[in-house]
Amino acid sequence: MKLHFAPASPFARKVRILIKELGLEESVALHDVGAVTPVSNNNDLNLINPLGMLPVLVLDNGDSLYDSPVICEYLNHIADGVFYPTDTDRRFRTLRLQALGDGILDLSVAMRYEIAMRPENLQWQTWLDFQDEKVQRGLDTLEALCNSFEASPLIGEITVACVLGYRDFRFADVNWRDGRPALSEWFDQIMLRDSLIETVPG
Ligand SMILES: N[C@@H](CCC(=O)N[C@@H](CS)C(=O)NCC(=O)O)C(=O)O
Repeated sequence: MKLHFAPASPFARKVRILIKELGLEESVALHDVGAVTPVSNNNDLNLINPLGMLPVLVLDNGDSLYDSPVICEYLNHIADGVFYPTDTDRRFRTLRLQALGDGILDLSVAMRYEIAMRPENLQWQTWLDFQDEKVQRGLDTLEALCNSFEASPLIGEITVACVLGYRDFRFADVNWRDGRPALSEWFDQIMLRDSLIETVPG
C-alpha cells in the first residue's frame, strides 16, 4: 500500500500516527506529495482522488481510499486494531470526538487558506471571525470533555492531538492553551508517544 501525504497535513498525520500505532510501517510506503492547496492542481493526485485532496491510500489492488476517517478505519480493520471500540457507547463517543476534531481541522485549514493564499485585499474578515468562533467553541468543548478522554487513545483522542498540533503549527499566535488548562495537560501527556513525536507537522 502507498499513502500519499504532506508533512504539514493534519489529516494525513492522523493516518501516519495510526500506521505507527498499528505496526503497519512495513506495509505502507509513504509518498510525500508536497503542498496541496485549493488553488493548485496536481494531475497525479486527481487520478487517485477526484477531489484532489490529501491523504489518499492506494491499495495493492490499485483501489484508492479517502478521506482520512475512511483510511484510518480501514487500517484499524486490516490490523485488527483497538482504535474503534465495538461497544456502542464507547464507539459513538470516539466517533463523535473524531467528528468534532475533524470539524475543527476543516475550519482551521480553510482559515489558513484564506489567510495564507488569498490576496490580502480580498480576504473576508467577517467570514474569518465566524469560523474562528466555531473553532474556539470546539476547543472549549474539548476542554470540557478531556477529563473523560480514554487513557489509551482511540481514534477520537488521536484526532484531537492532531487538532492541537495543527493549531500550534499554523495558529501559534492564538494560543489555544489560554484558559484550557486540562486540555493543555492532556496534550503534554499524549505528546510523549513516539507516534506523535515522529509525526510533528513541518
Ligand atoms: N476530509 C478530508 C480533508 C482533507 C483536506 O482538507 N486535506 C487538505 C490538506 S491538509 C487538502 O488536500 N487540501 C487541498 C484542497 O483543499 O484542495 C480528510 O479528512 O481527509
